[in-house]
Amino acid sequence: MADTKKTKSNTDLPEQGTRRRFLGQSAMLGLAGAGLLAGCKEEPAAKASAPAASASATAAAESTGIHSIEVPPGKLDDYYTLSSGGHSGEMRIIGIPSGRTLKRIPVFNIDPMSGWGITNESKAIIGTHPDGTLLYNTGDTHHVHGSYKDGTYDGRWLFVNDKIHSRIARVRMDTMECDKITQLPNVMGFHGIFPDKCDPVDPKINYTTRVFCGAEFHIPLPNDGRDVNDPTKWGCLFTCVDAESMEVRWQVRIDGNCDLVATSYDGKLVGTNQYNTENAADQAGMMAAERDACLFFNVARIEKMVKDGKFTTIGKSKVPVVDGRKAANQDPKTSITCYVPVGKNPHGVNASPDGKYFVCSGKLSPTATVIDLSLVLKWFDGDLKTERDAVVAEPEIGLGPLHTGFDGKGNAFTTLFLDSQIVKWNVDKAIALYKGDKNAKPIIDKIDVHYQPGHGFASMGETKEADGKYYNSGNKFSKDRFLPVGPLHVETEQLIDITGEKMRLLADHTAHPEPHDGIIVRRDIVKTRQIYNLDEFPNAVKPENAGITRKGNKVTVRMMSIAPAYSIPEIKVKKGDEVTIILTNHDKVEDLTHGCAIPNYNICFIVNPQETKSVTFKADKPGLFWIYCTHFCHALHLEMRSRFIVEA
Ligand code: K7E
Ligand code: CUA
Ligand code: CA
Repeated sequence: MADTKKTKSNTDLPEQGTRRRFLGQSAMLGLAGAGLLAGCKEEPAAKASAPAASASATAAAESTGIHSIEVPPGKLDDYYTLSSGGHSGEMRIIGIPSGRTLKRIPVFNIDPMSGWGITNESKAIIGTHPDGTLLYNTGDTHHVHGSYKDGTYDGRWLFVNDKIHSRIARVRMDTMECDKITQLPNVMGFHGIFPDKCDPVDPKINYTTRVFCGAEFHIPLPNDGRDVNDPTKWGCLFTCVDAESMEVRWQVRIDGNCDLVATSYDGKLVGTNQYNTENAADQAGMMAAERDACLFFNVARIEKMVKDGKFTTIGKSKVPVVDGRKAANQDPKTSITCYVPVGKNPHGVNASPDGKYFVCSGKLSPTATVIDLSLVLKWFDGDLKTERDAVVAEPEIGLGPLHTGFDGKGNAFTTLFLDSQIVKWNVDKAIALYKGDKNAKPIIDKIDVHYQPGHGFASMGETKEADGKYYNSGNKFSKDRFLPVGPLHVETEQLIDITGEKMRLLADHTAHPEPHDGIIVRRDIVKTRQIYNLDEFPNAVKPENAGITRKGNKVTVRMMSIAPAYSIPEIKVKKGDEVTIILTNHDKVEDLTHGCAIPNYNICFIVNPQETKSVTFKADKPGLFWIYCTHFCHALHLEMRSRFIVEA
């Protein structure tokens, strides 16, 4: 707190103080009857392959703190932040420390720039009704996580949730494009998501093969109109998806709900924080119990049950569902679930980089609960008296704790939504205090953020390579931090230097509403391709198959683009024809993308070097329509056109 204020002019202080108090109070009032929050992303510092031309902006950081976050023209950032985009339905890539937005990846939304949701290929991934229209064109992404190998990111995939329609999407990190979307059956409010880091049984499989998904909302099972007025029959499921095939492997019926999800480094445990252990159908009911839980799943036991056929299915879904409710799991030695009591209505569960602990934040309790994973395993062996005995610390850290990041040096950094602060606390000292050492003082520092942080996350902080350089506070309110732009404010991602004992605010970066969570990945891990391979696309257009063909009223146009022209100058069809245009970009030059827009037909998409995309539509409007290139590609970009003639 003192730290940031020192950096402000004196005249800012009184106003700032007043505003902070106001925000704290209004958030508190909201809490009395409601929910809250969200988070964000960004940051970094480097290791590995920094090209000489882009010497680290933070090279001086090690001993004396990060002094400059400036990344001058021509230099590159040290980290990628891969973040969610909330109800924009997209994902984003941001360079850190500069805060420059590098890419927006359409996932559950539609994107006219790239043609996502417009081209046949993207529609096939998103899913369509029988008439070819999209199943959904909205989505709500909260949590982005990368695939792992050996406890750190392998640069292969990103996984992200859609809370609105309970879908999971996968993004290839080599192209940074979505390649799969899977609907989770019989769940609603799919929120937390986390890939596993190892197989629970075979340690040789030390990479991601599963992705776990937590569902928040209780619904009738199946949700087909039955039991809609009887909440006692509603339930929540925890879901496991195969990372490779993206098929749903299994689900667990649970008591209470799921929220966020974390996985252990040894692959044996996955946990979710539960704020509705009450199984309530209204807000007051969800806040009734003094304690809720962090629910652990024994992955190996669940998969053994599935293998042994000890499961049911729900409704039309064929996915095996095993029973993880308490009544069916009375003996720890055979139980597949362990409900560890934690503070009231927790939010957030994060794994420490040393692999030992999960930290659950209190939200309605001013505490963080530290759970020792070895003790949870001991409970599953029948050697721990109660589930609660797996708790090894519960420090009071401030008001409205939500999400925790780690520096890899034993310190945790938790967002305090109500206090509008980040608190830095030491895990070992918290454990010592809990054990009775009255001299142990876990809290090391607090810093103001502006305002009301949701997620906070550290550079490489969710891996064994946590490097303790940057921390991103994803703030839910920006108020006066940027020029006003009307009633909707931009969100703030504040970048904090966590190299030293005290935290230091480095920058305010803007974010279009509304990122929640993100990961900060060293740039040497991300290996992208710049040019596609023509033969990756089964429908690629080559000179030998280019041209126009007709079958009945179905017209197929196979066209190529080479700057600055399309290969077919005129396309003639009849009103009522169903037209498919397949376009392959034959340019091989990096960064040479072409577009394809058709006026009055609502068609717009791009083709990157050596890429093929297609669109299908009904030629229902007679006339002349100039197909034109939307993406600046050449001095003759404006002349890059083709006549699309629809004869009446
Ligand atoms: Cu706290 Cu959806 Cu991760 Cu938002 S959730 S902050
Ligand atoms: Cu091709 Cu612009
Ligand atoms: Ca509760």
